[in-house]
Amino acid sequence: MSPKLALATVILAISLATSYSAVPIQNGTLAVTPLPVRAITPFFRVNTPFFRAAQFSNQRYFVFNNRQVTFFEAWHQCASIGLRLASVNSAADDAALKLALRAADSNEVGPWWIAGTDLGKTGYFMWITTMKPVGYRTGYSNFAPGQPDNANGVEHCIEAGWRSGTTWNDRNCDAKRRYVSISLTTSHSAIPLHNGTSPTPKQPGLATTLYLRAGFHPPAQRYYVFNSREVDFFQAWHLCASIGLRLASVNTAEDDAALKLALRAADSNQIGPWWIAGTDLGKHGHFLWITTAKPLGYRTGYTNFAPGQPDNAAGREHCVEAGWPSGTLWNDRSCDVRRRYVCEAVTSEFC
Ligand SMILES: [Ca+2]
Ligand SMILES: [Ca+2]
Repeated sequence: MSPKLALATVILAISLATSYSAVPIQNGTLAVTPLPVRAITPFFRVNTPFFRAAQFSNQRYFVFNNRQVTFFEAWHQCASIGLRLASVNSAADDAALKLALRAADSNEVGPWWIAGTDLGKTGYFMWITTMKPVGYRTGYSNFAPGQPDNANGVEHCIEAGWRSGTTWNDRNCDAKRRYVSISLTTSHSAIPLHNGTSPTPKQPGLATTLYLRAGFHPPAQRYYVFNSREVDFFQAWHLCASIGLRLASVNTAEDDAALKLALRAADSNQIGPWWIAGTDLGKHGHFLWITTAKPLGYRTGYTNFAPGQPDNAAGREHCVEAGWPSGTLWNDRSCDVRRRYVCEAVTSEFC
């Protein structure tokens, strides 16, 4: 790559990241400070951009060799600097990843966290960043022979570079690893609503309530309330994604009002709390929506925690339920607790 091209590449990376974070809200103002974007900073020991192949041509791999963190810490750290934990969707992706790793300090070897996890449904791996199955559209996966093996029943996150090369292994999410991130794109997470019609949830026997989401122009999200099953947080996350929806976020008072209506319209005999998408896994006290990796209150400052919450009771409450102790108030709760849950449909990653 020539110096000019390299410079243009860096500028493009910065402009992409900047344009992502500076999306105007509906009244045309920038009301909330965007996340800091530091695509090129000294504390990245190695920061080697490579264009990915084919349809996601504006994504690159960034190798973080100087930190060893848990899977969720990696997820959180990527989000905090305007990147996202990496996915690998094709042999071309893998080739680009190999180049990026080779360009990194050769004395520091993996494994590195990438974004795959089967939290929510063991054996069914999804990218935590896109809520798409591993191999989505391509069928590509790169597990080492004999993997994933869910050794001791505790391996639910994917590391690349296990034993050698870039082959994948499922590993305990709490293991400390280096990690690989990619730059954000707008093409990944949005779920089309097909010209304004609502997607039809395919799972039978679930109560669903459809509401236009207020506060976004055009109205971009709706709430679906699933009252008939009680599941843990990651099961809820997985179940919403499996029907083309995502675990709900609540970003404004208008959202909360719509959520209240949706809950009221659901079976009134079945009460909450319900899982919504907030979690502080990765950095305690710093809650993100797991579906967008944006902070609670992003662009709006809105939160709805009950008085005294979040309290991280017993040091193990890292997921957000709505409807505790009453209404739609939020509480942090152990992610393993079984709750009903609320999904939403989205048309835009920015919502
Ligand atoms: Ca394994
Ligand atoms: Ca709590």
